[in-house]
Amino acid sequence: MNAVHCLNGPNLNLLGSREPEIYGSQTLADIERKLGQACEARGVALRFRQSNHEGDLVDWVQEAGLAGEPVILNAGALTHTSIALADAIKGARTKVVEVHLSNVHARESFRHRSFIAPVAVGVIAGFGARSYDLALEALLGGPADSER
Ligand code: CA2
Repeated sequence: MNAVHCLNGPNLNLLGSREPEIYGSQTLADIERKLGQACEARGVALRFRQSNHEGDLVDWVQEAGLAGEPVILNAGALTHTSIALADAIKGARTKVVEVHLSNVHARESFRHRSFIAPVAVGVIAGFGARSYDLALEALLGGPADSER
């Protein structure tokens, strides 16, 4: 494996600008920086991307699948709606961990359903930006020696 892909869906580019009580105050660039350091400590590259468009996420899941590289996926609201994304994950020959900043199960009922969860290897939700670090740990094992 050469890289870990971290894919982020609609509106996650707005992180840090509004609703800090739900999503925390870190920006997506902050999350990328921290995850990049954790990847570097483990000797893997990070391919970190965000799009507001469902098709981009489908393309990127397919790309990771073709490369056999694991995916940390925060699909945003597409989590609750996208059969296209679920089909892409099902067809991809790689592991996908679903992540959320917020605890979606403690929020509105429409956020309780995930089309991604049944085709993901696991789900991490509710730990803010740390959800991403926990997903990396789930995919690659415990923190690198330099992070302890
Ligand atoms: O908790 C998460 O990570 C979510 O994936 C975030 C999505 C939401 O639709 C999911 O149910 C749970 C929303 C991301 C929108 O983020 C914003 C951040 C700041 C201001 C506005 C939107």
